[in-house]
Amino acid sequence: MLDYQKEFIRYALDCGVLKFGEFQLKSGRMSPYFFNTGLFNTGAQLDKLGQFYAQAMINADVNVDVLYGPAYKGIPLVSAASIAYSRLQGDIPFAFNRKEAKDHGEGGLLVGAPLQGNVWILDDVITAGTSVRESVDIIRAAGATVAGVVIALDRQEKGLNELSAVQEVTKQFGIPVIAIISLAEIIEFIAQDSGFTEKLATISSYRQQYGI
Ligand code: OMP
Repeated sequence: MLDYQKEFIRYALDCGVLKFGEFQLKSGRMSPYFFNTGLFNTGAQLDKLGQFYAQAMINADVNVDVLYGPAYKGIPLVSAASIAYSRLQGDIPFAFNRKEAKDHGEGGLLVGAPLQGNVWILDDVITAGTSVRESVDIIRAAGATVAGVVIALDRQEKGLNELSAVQEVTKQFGIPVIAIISLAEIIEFIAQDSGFTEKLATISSYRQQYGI
């Protein structure tokens, strides 16, 4: 695990973004942990979150022309990440979608920079990969290339077959998915702290059932 990944997990715990308990997921699965990026909800927290996204992209040496954030949660993510990326690496255009098309003014579904060249999707969490598929359709319909996806957390859960949802996205669209952290790092992190012994046991058994 890299230092910034460790720092990210500690920060997510401090901000209440990474929580332990019983949570029903979008997929219907009952999970012993939940990662809610919406709880990075102050200016300073969003600033720091953006830096983690930018760091993950720089580490992976991505070739990026435009960053795209799917509404709603992806909008602050893409804004924060592009600011952080501009400071660390160089200025970069960004765009996002509306949930409902606007029929007046400039109209349309997309806001921000035109989607062209290598577009990277910024999202929060991938469990089954539903929201990523919608973004791929939007970007391709605009005539741009989906170059990859950056997420905060890869839950490393089985999708429709024996692959994880992230592996399915990679296979189906031929694109890389970069995660700031995955479940493996969360497990490694909590395994080093005796205060998490009980949580480690429940998360490990959840991983046995749904993980890859
Ligand atoms: P998929 O679209 O099935 O990949 O599920 C990912 C979405 O589920 C995220 O965009 C969130 O809305 C939500 N989610 C989390 O935010 N954090 C989690 O730890 C788990 C989920 C989830 O419901 O699976």
